[in-house]
Amino acid sequence: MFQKILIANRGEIALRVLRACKELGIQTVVVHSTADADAMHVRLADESVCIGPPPSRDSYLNIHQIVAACEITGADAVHPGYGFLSENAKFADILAAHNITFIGPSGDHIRIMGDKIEAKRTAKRLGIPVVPGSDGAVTDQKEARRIAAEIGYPVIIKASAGGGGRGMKVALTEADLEVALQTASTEAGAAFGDDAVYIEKYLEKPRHIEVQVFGDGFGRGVHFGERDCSLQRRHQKGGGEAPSPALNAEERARIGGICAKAIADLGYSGAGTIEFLYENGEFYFIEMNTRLQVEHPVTEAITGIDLVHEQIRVASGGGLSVKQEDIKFNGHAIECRINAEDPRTFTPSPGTITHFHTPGGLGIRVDSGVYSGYKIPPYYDSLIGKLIVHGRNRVECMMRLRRALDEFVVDGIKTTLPLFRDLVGNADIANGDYDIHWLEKYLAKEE
Ligand code: MV4
Repeated sequence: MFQKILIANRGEIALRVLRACKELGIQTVVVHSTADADAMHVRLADESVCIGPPPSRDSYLNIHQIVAACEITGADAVHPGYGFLSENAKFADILAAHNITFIGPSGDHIRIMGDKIEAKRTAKRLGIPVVPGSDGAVTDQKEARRIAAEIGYPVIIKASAGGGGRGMKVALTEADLEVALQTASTEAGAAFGDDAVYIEKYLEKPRHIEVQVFGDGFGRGVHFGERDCSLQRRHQKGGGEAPSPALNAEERARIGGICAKAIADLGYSGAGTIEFLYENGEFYFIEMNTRLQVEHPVTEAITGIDLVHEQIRVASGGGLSVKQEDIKFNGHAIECRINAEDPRTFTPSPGTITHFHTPGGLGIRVDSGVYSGYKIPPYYDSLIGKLIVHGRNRVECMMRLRRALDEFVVDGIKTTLPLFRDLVGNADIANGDYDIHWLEKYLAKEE
C-alpha cells in the first residue's frame, strides 16, 4: 500500500480523496495555487505545497511543479481527481517514468479513449454496441453522402479530438451535410489541432446513461451499475441518479455484463465510465471517461462501496475488495450539483459565502470544500458542493431530497439550489420522464 498520496486537485474532490486516504491510513499531500491558500483541502491535508499562481495552467495543470512536489514530499502516488490532469496521458506517463504511481489507468488507455474515433473502434471491437456511422474518420464529401444515406438522416458530425459536446454539427438532410462536415472539421482543427471528424446517426431523444466500471489490474473487470445523467444544460450535468428510472434489472445486468467483459479484455486498470445514449430500449456507446466522475457518489450510495478506496487499492496492486457477485444495488440515490451560479442564466457568482449550512439526517451526504466565510475565487469551475440523497426507493429519495434542499443554506452568493427546489416539484422529474433535452426545454419555458 502507498505511504503518501499527493492529491493534484482542489475543491470538493480534493477533500473526497483526502477522506479516503485518511481512512486507509495513508499520509496526504495537497498542492494548491496562491488563490487556494485558505481552501479546506489545504487545511485538512498532512502537508501542502504551493505550486503557482491562480491560473490553472500555471498551477493545477503544471506537470513539472506537481512532479517536483512529489519529489520534495516523497509522495509515492498521485490521485488526479476529475478535470485538470485526470485524463492527461502524458502526465500518467511522466509519473510512471519517475516511479510515482498515477492512480488511474495506463497512459495508453487514456490516449485511446481521448481519441473518440479510436475509442469507438475499440468499443466496437470489444463487443460494446455503438451508434451506427462511419468506420473511422471521414474527409471526403462523397463518402460522407454515401454513409449518411446508408444510416439515414439526421446525422451528426463529431470531432475525434472533441468529446463532452465540443465540436459537433447536426445535418438534418443532405442539403446540410457539406457545410456541417466542412465547419466541423475546420473548427476541430482550430480548437484541437486535429481536424479528424466522424459521422453518426443522430439520436433525437436519447437519455444519457453511463456505466461505472473497474478493472482490477489483474485482467478482471466488474461493473457497478449505471447512472442516469440526462438532466443537463449545454453539456454541463445538473447531477445524476442511480439506478436509471428507464432501465429494468435485466437491461442493467446485460449492459453491465458487456461493459465488465470489455474492461477485462482491454486489460484496463482502475475506475472508468462507459457513456451511452439510450433510446427505444437500445444502448449506443458514445465515449469512455478514464477518471472518477463527479456523480460517483450516487453509485457509492446504492452499492455501499467507496470507489476511491477501490481506486487506491487497485493502483497499489491490491485488487478490488469485491467480486461482481458481491456488488448489490440497494435503493435509489440522486445527486444535485450545487454551483455558484445564477440559477436562471448560469453566469458564475463568485464571492464570499456569508453563511453555509448543510442538511443532515438519514440518507443525506454533502461533499463540499466550502464553509461560512469562504471566498470563492473566480479562477476555477463553479461547483461548490454536491448534495447526494439516498432512499429505499425513488419516491422516498425524492421526498428526502425535497426536505434536504429546504434545509440547505448558502448565503452571500447565487447558487443552483433554487433550480433544484423547482425541479423536485415537477411531474416529469417525479416520474423520471426526461431525456437529454428536457432541462433546456424546461428553462426556455420558464423564461
Ligand atoms: C450524440 C447525440 C445524438 N446522437 N450522438 C453530446 C456530448 C457528447 N458526449 C456526445 N453528445 C451527443 N452525442 C448522436 N449520435 C446527442 C449528444 C448530446 C448529448 C449527449 C449526452 C448528454 C447530453 C447531450 C446534450 C446534447 C447532445
